[in-house]
Amino acid sequence: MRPHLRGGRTTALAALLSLALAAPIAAAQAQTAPSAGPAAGPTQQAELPRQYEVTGPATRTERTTLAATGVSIDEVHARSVVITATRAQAMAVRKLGHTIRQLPAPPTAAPAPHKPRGREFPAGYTNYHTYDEATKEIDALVAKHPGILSKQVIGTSHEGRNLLALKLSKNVTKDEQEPEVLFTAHQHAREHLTVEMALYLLNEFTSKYGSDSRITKMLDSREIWIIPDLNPDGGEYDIASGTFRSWRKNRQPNGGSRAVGTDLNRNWDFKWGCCGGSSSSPSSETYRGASAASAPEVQVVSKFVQGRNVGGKQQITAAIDFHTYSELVLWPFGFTNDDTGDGMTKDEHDTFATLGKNMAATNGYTPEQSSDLYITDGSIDDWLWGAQRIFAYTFEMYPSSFGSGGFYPKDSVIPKETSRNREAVLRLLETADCVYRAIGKEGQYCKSG
Ligand code: 3K0
Ligand code: CA
Ligand code: ZN
Repeated sequence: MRPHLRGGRTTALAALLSLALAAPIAAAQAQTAPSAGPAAGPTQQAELPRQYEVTGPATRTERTTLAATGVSIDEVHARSVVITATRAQAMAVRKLGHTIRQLPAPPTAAPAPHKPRGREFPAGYTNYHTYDEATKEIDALVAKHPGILSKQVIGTSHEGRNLLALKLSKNVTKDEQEPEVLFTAHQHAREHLTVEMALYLLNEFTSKYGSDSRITKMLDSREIWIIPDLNPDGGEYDIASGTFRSWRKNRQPNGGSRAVGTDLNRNWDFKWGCCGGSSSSPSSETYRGASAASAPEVQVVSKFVQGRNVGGKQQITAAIDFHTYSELVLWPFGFTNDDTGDGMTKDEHDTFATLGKNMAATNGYTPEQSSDLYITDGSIDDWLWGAQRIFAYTFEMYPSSFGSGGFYPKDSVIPKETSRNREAVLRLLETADCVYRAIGKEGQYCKSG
């Protein structure tokens, strides 16, 4: 398969690189973290992971080998990648023979005026929603639109925050015989733009029901589920010190280690830990957890999705899990480089690829199979498809590269970069009654064609 590369132009990155400090790579230091929030003592400051440009890896195999050092791969270019790593992990990457350079730290913006530090995003980011702000906005929307929007608490995070599922549909209190579609966001703590994506969809669908004909039709004929924040603990931890911490995982402690957190997108119960696409080391950015679905957040959402299997039939037919960044539309599998095989027929692959490319044509993202980047195992998409047979995509949102803001683009981009996915989301919804229509095979696969 032709490799598409993650991340766009490298010019902005190169310009920033010339400004980057050449950081000494210190002796091995475990990636540890103090407990969240106010309990963290000043003498206990944990090392924050940093982004590095790594020159050398040019194939998906080399990228998978690189990921095995425990780093996350954030951008993929023809002969380089951008990773997030601790100093110890960066040292291990250098030992692979690659050239590495540290990139500038995330913005250390001043606290927003009149807001207590750590309880709000910093200046330039205040239009991002903290967990409490998102909850308030959601509650207000539910109060305003009770006929088409309902809220369920489907469980709690490790630190006890509510995990929400919002349902959007006409006659929302009834479970009708309608195709269901799932949108999830914020598995990775630092990917705050994805919560804004979920909030955009909630606002867009509720405000335009009855006036926009496509939205009206979709709410009349589908049941739309939005889980706006899979990792609230991680998200809050990322902003709690007043400086973005580049945190990825949840905030669950790991027995026998000072390292905190599981990578939720390596913890799902399908081919968990099978294939070199995750780490068994708690200090890794891609730690897969002690066992499949060991993270409470993954358990809760897995149970919710399993609960949508009614009378032996999974009601959810299609899904998007939002991440940042790199501007990609990804489809399963992540655990194998094969396009087809066990669990993926040619028609299924063709359906994924055709609809994926169709959606990508609307937002300008690059469409490709997940494993074209690097191998992942235990990802949500592999589980949603492999275990639940849901046509599940991962969207890696704005920006295309570190040079345009990486994980921390300013809040001024929120309206443009969330509405950018409106058409793709509508197309997924419109196809959800028979996803195989994407390849013209509704007669073969869907009873009512
Ligand atoms: O399915 C996938 O390929 C997931 C890609 C995702 C991940 O979990 O590695 N990329 S991210 O961590 O930079 N959002
Ligand atoms: Ca309905
Ligand atoms: Zn992510």
